[in-house]
Amino acid sequence: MHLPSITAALALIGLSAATPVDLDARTLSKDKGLAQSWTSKGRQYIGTALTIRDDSVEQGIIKSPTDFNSITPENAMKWESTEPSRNNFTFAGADAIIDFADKYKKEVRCHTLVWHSQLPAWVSEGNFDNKTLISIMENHIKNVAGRYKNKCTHWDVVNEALEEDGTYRNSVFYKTIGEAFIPISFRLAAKYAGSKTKLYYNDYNLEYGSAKALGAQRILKLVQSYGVQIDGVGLQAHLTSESTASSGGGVTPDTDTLTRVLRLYADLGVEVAYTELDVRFTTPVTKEKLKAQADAYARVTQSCINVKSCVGITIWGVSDKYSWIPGVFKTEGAALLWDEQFNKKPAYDSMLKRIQKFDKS
Ligand code: 9MR
Repeated sequence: MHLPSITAALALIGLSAATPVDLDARTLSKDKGLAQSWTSKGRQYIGTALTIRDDSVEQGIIKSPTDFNSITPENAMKWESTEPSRNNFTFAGADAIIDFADKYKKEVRCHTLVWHSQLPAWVSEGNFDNKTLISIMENHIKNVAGRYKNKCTHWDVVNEALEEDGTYRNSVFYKTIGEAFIPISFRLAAKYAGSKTKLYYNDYNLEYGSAKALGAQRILKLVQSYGVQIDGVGLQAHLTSESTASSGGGVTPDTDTLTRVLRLYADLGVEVAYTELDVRFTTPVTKEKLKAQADAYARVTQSCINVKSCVGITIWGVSDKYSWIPGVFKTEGAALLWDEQFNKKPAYDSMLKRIQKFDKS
């Protein structure tokens, strides 16, 4: 991806640099970006996580139609942000995300309703009985999903309910209600989110096709067996391009494995998507590591291309400058498509190339 200089680009369309016209070099390029290419192949979205902040370069990349046509609020719709104390709803951050999406014509993957993390202590340590906790969930879902009725193209209704071995995580929801908390959450989301919104189960480390991936398939079948709406499974895809301290030996699987995992869910009649993609490695960055990362991004992209009901790929941020990874895994990072100085990395080009080669016929 090489952009013409502004002067060369202006010359191409018969203007000189002195011409007083506000032109963005990107819009002058005939090369389509990630989202433009993806949607031209008939798929729905390429997205990014959005935190609204004072960085005009980062926000400009998100606002542009070139690379992203969908956003996921990185934190603003989580329980601790929207209902920090019981029945006290705070929507300033979430409303700002929806306004941003309206203004810049982005879809919104809303994230997330029922999750054990970023859950205020009044819920996790409230010692509520089953009936009370269900009524608390209903009040939360009614207020949050109801407020953004039909504004969200997708909702991550239940997030990360599984342990690595495929058994249920011992969250307050599971401990108090049992596995029925999952179909109950979906039933409530279906009641309040609006008929235009697709309802997802979302989790990480499904990409390897191991016990956890089968656990997510079991959840999908469980909700379906209740006759309750569930429209998709989201694979977060927090991946690595090499074995790292945090990866437990795992490395982004080959394309066939990834494709097979997507089909575990797609074959049951629902959509699939990569919802939080990033590919980290042990820093510092080297040329070889960037190449391995680019290959991993290409495998993920190709697997989504291979499965028709894989509607989109959301990348968990724009620039390495703001990624959550170094804060959690101290020696790892550099997981996104733009480096800390907002240069596009080889992973950007490899992802774009895969999309450009995608023959939709
Ligand atoms: O990127 C998010 C980061 O800003 C928060 O501090 C963190 C807190 O848990 O959550 C991050 O996003 C997570 C997402 O909501 C769910 N899947 C894992 C993501 C990375 O931790």
